[in-house]
Order: sequence, then C-alpha cells, then structure tokens
Amino acid sequence: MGAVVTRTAGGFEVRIRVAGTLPQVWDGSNVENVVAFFDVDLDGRVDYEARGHPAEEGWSASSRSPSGAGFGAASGVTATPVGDTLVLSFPASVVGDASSFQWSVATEFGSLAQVASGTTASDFAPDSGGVRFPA
Ligand SMILES: [Ca+2]
Repeated sequence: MGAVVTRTAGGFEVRIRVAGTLPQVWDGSNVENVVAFFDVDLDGRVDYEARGHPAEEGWSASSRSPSGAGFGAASGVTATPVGDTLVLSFPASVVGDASSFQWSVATEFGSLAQVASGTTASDFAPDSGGVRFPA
C-alpha cells in the first residue's frame, strides 16, 4: 500500500494505492474501509479521518472529526476508485482547515463486528510516526 497527499484548489486529495484492484461495489458481507488519518496538532493522536468504503451502488465516504462523524455527501469526502488506487478528495474543512499535519493511511477488511471493535480501531490507528505534510 502506498499513498500520497496533495493540496488541491479546494482542499486535499489523498491517493491510496492497494495491492490488486479495488472492488467497485460492496461484496454484501465484509466491511472494507480505506482510511486516511490526520493529526493536525502533532500530538500523536488522530484528530480527523477521511474514509472510503464500497457500498451497494459504488464507493461512499465518511469523515470523523473531534465534533462528530459525517456520512455520504455530508462527510465532505468523495471516494473514487481508479484501478488499484482510491482517490479521497475533500475540502480543508474536513481536516479542521489545517494546512499542515502528520498523516497515515490504513485499510480495514472484515465483518462489521471485527471492524467495529475497539481493539481493531486501536490496532489500525497510527500511534505515532505519521508522515508530515508538507514534507
Ligand atoms: Ca492530534
């Protein structure tokens, strides 16, 4: 898995490349999340998340901030699969209007019970060592 963050006119774009081809739709059972994590105050704790996940009619997105979560269009995030790369695009408001941060990405795949467990979240969230943006 490899990823790159770029600044866009309206915010940011995160391109996350995975091994193999991304599914176009939900497989009907497993949850798949492709997630970008942002630590905007550099304290080692994730403050914002942008997520993409395959749904019945293509990829959907969600976001999480200290004040709550947004789903679908309300998340501000769009998730577009392009072959082996998922493109997450979103306005700067999704990362609290930050212009610099440390970031990382992860994927989750499994049953809802597995993905929703507290241990899964702590296992997959980066504890430290995110990549700085701008570099
Ligand atoms: Ca933080």
